[in-house]
Amino acid sequence: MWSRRSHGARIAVLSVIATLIVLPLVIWVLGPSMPPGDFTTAAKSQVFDNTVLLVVMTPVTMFILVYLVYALVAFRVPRGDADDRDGAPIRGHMPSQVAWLVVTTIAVLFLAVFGTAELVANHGSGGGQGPKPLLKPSGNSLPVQVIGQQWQFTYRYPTYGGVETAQLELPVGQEIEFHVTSIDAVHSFWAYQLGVKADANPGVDNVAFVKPTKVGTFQIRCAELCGLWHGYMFDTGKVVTKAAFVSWIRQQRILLAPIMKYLPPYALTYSPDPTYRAG
Ligand SMILES: [Cu+2]
Repeated sequence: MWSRRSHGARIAVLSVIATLIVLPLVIWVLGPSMPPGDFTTAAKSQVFDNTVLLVVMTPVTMFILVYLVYALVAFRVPRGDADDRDGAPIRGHMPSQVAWLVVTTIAVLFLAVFGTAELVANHGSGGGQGPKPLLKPSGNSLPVQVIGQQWQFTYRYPTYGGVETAQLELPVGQEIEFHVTSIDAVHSFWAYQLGVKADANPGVDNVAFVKPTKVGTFQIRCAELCGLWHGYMFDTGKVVTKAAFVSWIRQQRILLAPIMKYLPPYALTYSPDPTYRAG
């Protein structure tokens, strides 16, 4: 029989070989197909982050799989072993304890530092930062308010007269500053391909930054169970050229001008009359 030491060495060598085979597939095949795609700077950085997580997981996963297969083959009870003896205990086995502590400590500390650095570098990575965002992109950003309500999202553009639209359109190549809020229950504004997910709380102005880099459509969903028709709260948004955006918003302002007088003035949060919804 092999000694315990040679079992350890074999498992280590097989794990390294398996990792070297799988790692390129993870980085160049699986990684680029990770969600949420390459529609915005935030989405791209999330794909990168997901790939890094996979890379960190790969050696651990390969070790577990190699160990499983190795144990099935090498530690099998010999046929006719009437005693049904247990394996030798490894309590107090210093090398495996040290390896366990070192590997998990390095992985956790690396991910903590990496995650923080990514969050800072990508201005919050498309997540809501609350009313006073610490991580702001440089240059001008276009403010777009997202208002969650049972059961749809509407959008206000304060730089275009505070017009409130039922569709979301964004100009490509422009840094967007979403101001996400709600006028009733807690919702969550999830624009999947934009890489944006921000809670919509009544009375809170939740700011999230994103810069669309491609023209096209994206899915919007409410990601917080918000009542009976929560599942109905989906929508398709559009990223368009700057010229198309300017003409669209001009049209919206003309179209919606007659109802502007019924809207409250643009504000970061709204407090509707409670009796209005209570009936
Ligand atoms: Cu909702």
